[in-house]
Amino acid sequence: MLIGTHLNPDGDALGSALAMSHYLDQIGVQNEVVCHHVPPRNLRFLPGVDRLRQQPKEEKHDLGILLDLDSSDRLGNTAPYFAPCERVIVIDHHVPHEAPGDLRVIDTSAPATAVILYRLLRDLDAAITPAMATCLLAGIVTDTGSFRFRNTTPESMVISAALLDLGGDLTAVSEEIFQSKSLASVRLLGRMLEAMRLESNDQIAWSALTIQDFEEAHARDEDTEGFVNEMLFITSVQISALLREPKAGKIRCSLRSRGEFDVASVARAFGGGGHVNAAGCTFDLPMAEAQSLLVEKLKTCLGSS
Ligand SMILES: [Mn+2]
Repeated sequence: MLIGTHLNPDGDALGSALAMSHYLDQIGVQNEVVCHHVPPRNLRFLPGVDRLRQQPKEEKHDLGILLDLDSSDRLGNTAPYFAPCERVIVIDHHVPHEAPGDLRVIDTSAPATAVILYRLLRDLDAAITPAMATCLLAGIVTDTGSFRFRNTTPESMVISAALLDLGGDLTAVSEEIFQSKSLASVRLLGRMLEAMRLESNDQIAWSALTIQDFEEAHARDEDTEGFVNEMLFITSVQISALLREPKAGKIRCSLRSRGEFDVASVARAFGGGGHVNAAGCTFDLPMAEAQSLLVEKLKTCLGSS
C-alpha cells in the first residue's frame, strides 16, 4: 500500500500519513510513505519520520491512500507513483478543489485530517500506540493552531484528550512544532515585518520576501512557516498575505483571514485553494506583477465579504 500526502507537508499531512503507516504495520500490511518534499526540520521528531521517501522502493502498489490532499497536483513528483494503483483512497478535510481518488472520505467540518483518521481507527478498534497518538496529535495541534483557530471543535479537543491518554506526547509536539525556530527563520521574520504594507484602512496586511531576502538570511522556504499569521495578529487586520520567492521563478503565496473573509476564493482565482481562513496559491510572474494582481484581489475580497 502506498501512502501519500501534499508537498510542503505540515504536521497534519505528515502526522496523518505516518499514523496510517504505523497502523498498516500493526495489521501486517506492507506499506510505504512518499512525499515530494523531505520533512521540514520541526517535524523530524515525528515517530517513524525516517520511513518517508521521495520515491517508493516498490514499483507498483495495488492500493494508494492519500491524506490531507485536495488536488493531485499537490502530490508534486510523487503523483506518477499513484497512477498504477488499482484504487486510491483519499482521507481529507479540505473543501474539494479537485476530487482525486476512488473512495473519498471527506469531512470539511473536521479541523484536521488527523481527526477523521482517528475516527476511522477508533471504529476499526485499532490499538492506537503512543507513536500513533503523537502523530495524530501533531496533526490536530498544527491545524487548529494549538486549539486557537476557529476550526477547533469540541470533538477535536475530546480526541486530543483521548490521544494524551493513549500516550501522545503533547509537550514534544508543542515544543518541536512551535518553539524550535532556526536563527535564519527569525532573521527572515524581521525582514518580512519590515517590508510589510497595509492597505484599506489597515485591514489588509501583506509582505513579500525576495530571493535576495532568503539568501541574505541563509533561509529556506520552510523557515517561513507561520509568518503570514504574524501579520494577521494586528488588531485592525482582517486579511494577511505573504508572497515569497525562495528560488527564482516560482512565487508562493499564503493567505489568512479572520471571520467571514474568504481567502480561499482569492487563492482559487489564481489556481490555488484551501480553507475560508487559510489558503494558498502560486504565481509564475515577476514579483511586482504578482503583488499588484494579488493586492487588487484582496481588496475585492475585503469589500465583498
Ligand atoms: Mn490538514
